[in-house]
Amino acid sequence: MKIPYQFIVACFLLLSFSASSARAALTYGTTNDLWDISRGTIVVRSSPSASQNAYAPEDIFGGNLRPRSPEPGDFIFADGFPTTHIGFIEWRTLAPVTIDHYELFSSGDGPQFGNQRDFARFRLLAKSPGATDFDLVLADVTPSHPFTFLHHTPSLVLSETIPTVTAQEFRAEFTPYASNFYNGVRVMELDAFGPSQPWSEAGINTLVEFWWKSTTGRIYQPQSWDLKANGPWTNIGGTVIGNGEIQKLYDDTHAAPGRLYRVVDITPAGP
Ligand SMILES: [Ca+2]
Ligand SMILES: [Ca+2]
Repeated sequence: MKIPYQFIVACFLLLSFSASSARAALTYGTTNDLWDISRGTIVVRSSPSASQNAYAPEDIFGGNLRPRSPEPGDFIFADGFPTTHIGFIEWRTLAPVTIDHYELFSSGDGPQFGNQRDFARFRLLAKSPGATDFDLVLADVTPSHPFTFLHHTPSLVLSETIPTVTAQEFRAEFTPYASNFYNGVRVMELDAFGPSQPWSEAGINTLVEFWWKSTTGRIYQPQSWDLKANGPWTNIGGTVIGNGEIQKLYDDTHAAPGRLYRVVDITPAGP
């Protein structure tokens, strides 16, 4: 592409939402769901956590138990177990709850770390009324790796409608995906919702606002470049005709967590 005039306006933005900073900045899931500790749920027992049991399993259910949890709001299962190992959490609600949907927020460390902290398999179980064992299998999922997030920013991995069930005791099982040492599964939140209860298909995401001072009569084409895709610059929307004022454009960030921006002057050369 030949561009008669090209200037790269000073609106280069490198959006680098590393996994750790994004986690620290956000609250995952909701506290309005039926499993949240704010509604009286208690964790009955769980597998050990990473870092000498430094993580609190209550953080899976809306807690934010700093300073106990090294990563606020997260739980990480103990490291170094074989991939056949099942890490589990068992919890009990204040009273029986009727659920038909769950959402699981989880994040591994990405392909550069062998997708460590991903889970290979997730099972969700419940006790039917009067049962002594977890006799109901509500979900049994083996996701792809790295996870394909339904919502990238909050690390929403699973959002599934299940047959309606009423129960008071539940169990979640996670098997590690990676075979290296740091393979303990990271879980941010596990939420449950009942029939007609809205689940979190809404939320808050950050936007990029980028701007430049335009010159009257000049024609501009805003473009972006994804770090991860490493392909060509691509146009964002159509051209913008300058009017001497500040021009602004907005782009979301959760679809592409690393992006550069530029504005190219594509005004045709004069006669
Ligand atoms: Ca919750
Ligand atoms: Ca949490």
